[in-house]
Amino acid sequence: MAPGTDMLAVALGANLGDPAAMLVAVRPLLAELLTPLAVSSVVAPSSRLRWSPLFRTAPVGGPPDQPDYLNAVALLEGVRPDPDPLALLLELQELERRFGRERRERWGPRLLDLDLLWCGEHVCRQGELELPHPRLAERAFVLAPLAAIDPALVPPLPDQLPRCCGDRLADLLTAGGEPPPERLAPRPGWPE
Ligand code: A4P
Ligand code: MG
Repeated sequence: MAPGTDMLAVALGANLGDPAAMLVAVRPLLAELLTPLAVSSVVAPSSRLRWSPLFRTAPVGGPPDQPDYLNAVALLEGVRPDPDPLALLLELQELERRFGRERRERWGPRLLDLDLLWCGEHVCRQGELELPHPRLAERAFVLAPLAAIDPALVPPLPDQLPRCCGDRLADLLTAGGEPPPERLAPRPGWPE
């Protein structure tokens, strides 16, 4: 199993406006933000960034009757040993703002949500930044995109037994908490 300790992962979500257009528009800007965080080596930093397919997912929590989400994950391999996760979170929030995100209610509908899932082996339990993301292993809308990149990927969750995304996702779906995320076909601006 591939351990995620030299990786970072960002979850993308949107369920207002035109979520597909939103995620396609933010993708190159997110790539610009993330690729400098990879070590330079013979491998070009841009080839260290992997994108999941888009998934259509049923809303989890929040107000009733909110629209379905589109979700995806960006995974950067070969992360520098010294990334500053708080600085990255602030840049992600700045991107959300540039794309019109307003914070109203927890788990409420949103134009764009960018969550830092993990950042190398950083562990942080402050309100403004929790790493690894505390709900990452409970959510099919996060695990399905991760497993589509690599089902053998093991998210670095220090307080849990190491388990790969594919197994975690299978367990969640068997337990029946969330309907299975629907994998969407590639489209212009979102190749696989
Ligand atoms: N924050 C702390 N740690 C992090 C982190 N690792 N990454 C703080 C990003 N933000 C982090 O976030 C609230 C606060 O969390 C921020 O001030 C930040 O400093 P928010 O984006 O304003 O609110 P939120 O996303 O509603 O809250 P939260 O707790 O991050 O929500 P979740 O758990 O991420 O769930 N259903 C589907 N199908 N698809 C989704 O994408 N997303 C959510 C949000 C609920 N249901 C969903 C989806
Ligand atoms: Mg968020």
